[in-house]
Amino acid sequence: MIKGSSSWLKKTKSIVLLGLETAGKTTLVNGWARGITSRTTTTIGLDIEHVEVGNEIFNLIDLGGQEAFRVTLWKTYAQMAQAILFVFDITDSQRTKEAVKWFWQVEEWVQSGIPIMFCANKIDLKKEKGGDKDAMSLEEIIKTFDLQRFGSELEAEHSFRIFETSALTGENIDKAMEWIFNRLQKKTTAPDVRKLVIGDSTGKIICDIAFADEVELGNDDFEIKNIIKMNIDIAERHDTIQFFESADSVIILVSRDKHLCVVSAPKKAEYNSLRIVAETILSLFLTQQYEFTYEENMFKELLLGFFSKPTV
Ligand SMILES: Nc1nc2c(ncn2[C@@H]2O[C@H](COP(=O)(O)OP(=O)(O)O)[C@@H](O)[C@H]2O)c(=O)[nH]1
Ligand SMILES: [Mg+2]
Repeated sequence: MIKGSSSWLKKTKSIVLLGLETAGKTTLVNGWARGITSRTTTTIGLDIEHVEVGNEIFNLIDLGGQEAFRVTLWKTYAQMAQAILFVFDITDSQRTKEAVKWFWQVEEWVQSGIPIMFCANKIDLKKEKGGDKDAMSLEEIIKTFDLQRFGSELEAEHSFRIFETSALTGENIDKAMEWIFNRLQKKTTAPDVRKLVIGDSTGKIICDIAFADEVELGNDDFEIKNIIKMNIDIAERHDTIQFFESADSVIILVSRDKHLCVVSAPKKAEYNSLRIVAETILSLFLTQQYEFTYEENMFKELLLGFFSKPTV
């Protein structure tokens, strides 16, 4: 089942909420959007929720667990994010260590320049607010998570801010969301992809899609097939990312788990966005393979919907 899941890919702006299970991500988004959300799908599986509010897409990801392909997908989301919102339950002393570990893992994945917001959530449970829980103070959180780094060596890398919130009562949620929206970069991330081919390390072509007509494609098909042929040995042994340039195109090869994804675009395409596209599509493909939900025509339809130029 992939129907409906194209909308998250299509969006140019994506806010990714990450945190351990029960940190309060779903409550936060629901409460903030106050009924204007439309929960599209969770169809790519893996407990990732997609919530659409106006023109923004919120991807809610429960961190934890270690299956390699899950982590790969989280990484992809983090790399596509225009803003990161990390939600932490200040009363969850048992899993603080785990949360710290994931927080810094996410920071490593995120592209530089992307704002990161830390929600110290569930402040309504603090004793001074009438709650009955042992909760971490702001100072303790900053110290435990080593958040001072954002004021020193990471200062140029990300705008960072910590908010003490209650997703339940709504305290500080508007302020926090205002901060993140004010920092959203207004840029388009989708490059002009011309052709995409997915193959495996036996040389078998599994998926082959052209997003442009023959004239525009030029030699892309020939070049891509060649690149695959030359790299099946490497893909068999380890994961790789490679970059090629031909007379009028740039081509990116990404291989993972004995599969290769090769994407071509016009020469002016931005390398980094093209790489992210290739990685995202390969992640999506592999996830569907593992879950036995891959179906060639639906996969093609999904990607065609995303990359094809509107017909005039
Ligand atoms: N007291 C309190 N409970 C909260 C808060 N945010 C979430 N919760 C509760 O924590 C539980 C998990 O919340 P949920 O949003 O599903 O967490 P998620 O797994 O991160 O999406 C639910 O019972 C929520 O009602 C908060 O700020 N204060
Ligand atoms: Mg949730």
